[in-house]
Amino acid sequence: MMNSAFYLKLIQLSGLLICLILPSACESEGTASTEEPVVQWRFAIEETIGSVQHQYAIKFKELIETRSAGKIEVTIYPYGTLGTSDQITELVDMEVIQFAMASPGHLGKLIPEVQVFLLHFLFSDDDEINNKVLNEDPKLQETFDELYARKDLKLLSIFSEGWQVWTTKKDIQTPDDFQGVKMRVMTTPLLLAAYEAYGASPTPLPYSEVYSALQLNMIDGQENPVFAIQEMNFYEVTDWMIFARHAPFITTAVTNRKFFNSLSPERQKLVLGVVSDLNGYILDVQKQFNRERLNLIRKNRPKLKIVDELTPEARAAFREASQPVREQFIEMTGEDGRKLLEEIKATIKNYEDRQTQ
Ligand code: 6CS
Repeated sequence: MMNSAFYLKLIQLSGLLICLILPSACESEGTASTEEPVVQWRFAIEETIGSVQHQYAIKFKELIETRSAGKIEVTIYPYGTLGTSDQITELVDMEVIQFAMASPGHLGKLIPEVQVFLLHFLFSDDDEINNKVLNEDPKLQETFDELYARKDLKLLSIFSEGWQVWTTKKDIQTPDDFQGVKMRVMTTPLLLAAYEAYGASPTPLPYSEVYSALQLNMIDGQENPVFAIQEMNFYEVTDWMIFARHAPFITTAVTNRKFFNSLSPERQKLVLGVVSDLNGYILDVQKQFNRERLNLIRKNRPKLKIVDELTPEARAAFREASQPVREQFIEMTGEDGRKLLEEIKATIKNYEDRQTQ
C-alpha cells in the first residue's frame, strides 16, 4: 500500500513540474497592482532535517526573507524529498529549483576539478585555517566559479562540515588494516582511488543506501562527519569510530547561472551578501553540531569504540600512502588540475605560516 510520504512526494514533484512548464504560476502576486509580486525560491539540500546543510538553508531562508521584506519566500527541500545528490544537481540545472547543495563527493563526476577537495591530508589540521582558505581566497572562488559556469551553475559558497570520520567493523590503525575492507564512498571516481591506495575495496553508494548496506554487511565501513553519523544512525551499525583527520567534508552551495543572471543587481547583491554572511555562521554551527552529536553517540551506544586520534606515526603512514592519489587527480584533470592543486597547497601553507607568526 502507498503511504502518505509517497503522496506528499508526488504532490511536491507535480508542483515542481508545473513551475517548470509555467514559471509564472509559481509567483503569487501581491494584492495591489503596484506591488511587487512575491517570488518563490526553492533550496534543496543533500542532508536530512537537523543537519549542517539544513541549518545553512534555514538561515539562508531567514536572511533572504527578512532582507527582501517578504518579497521572496524560500522553501527548503531536505534529502529524501527530491532525490539523490546527482538528481538535485540536475534539478538546479533544469531550473526546477534555484538553489542547492552540491558536494564534491558526488559533483566530481560532472566537474572533476572539485575532487581536489577530497584529497587526503591536503588541508590544514586547523578548521579555522581551512575555513579561511575556502572562503577568503577570491582566486579560488573565481577559478571554481569558472568551472561551475561550464555546467550552467553558479558557485555561491564552499565550506567544511567537519572532519570525515571512519566508521568500521574493525580497528584501523595502519593502511594495512584497510586490506579488503569494503568502504562505502560517495560516487565520484577520486574516492575510489583514495581508498584503493590503502588497499581497501571502495564501494560507491548514494547516501540513502548506506545504513542498510552496513546493516546487511554489504559494506564494512564508511566515512562522514560526526553529525551525519548520528542523524543517519550509522553509529548503530558499526563497531569503531576512528578520527584520522584525513580530510574535511567539504560542500558547495550553488544556484542556476541563468536564473542568477536574470536577477536584478539588487537581488544578486542580496544573495551574495547572505551567502557571505553565512560563512562564519556555518563554521560555528558545524563545530557545535559535531561536538554535541558525539556526546549523543557516546550516550546512546556506550560500547562503541572511539579512537579520538591516530598516533603521529599512523597518520604519517596514511599520509604517505595517500600521495599517489594526487597524481591520479592530475590524470583526471590535466595541467589545469595540477596548477589548481599547487595553488591550494600554497594558499594553505600561506595561512598556516601567518598563523604561526
Ligand atoms: O555521504 C554522503 O553522501 C553525504 N554526506 C554528507 C555529510 N552530506 C551530503 C552527502 O551526500
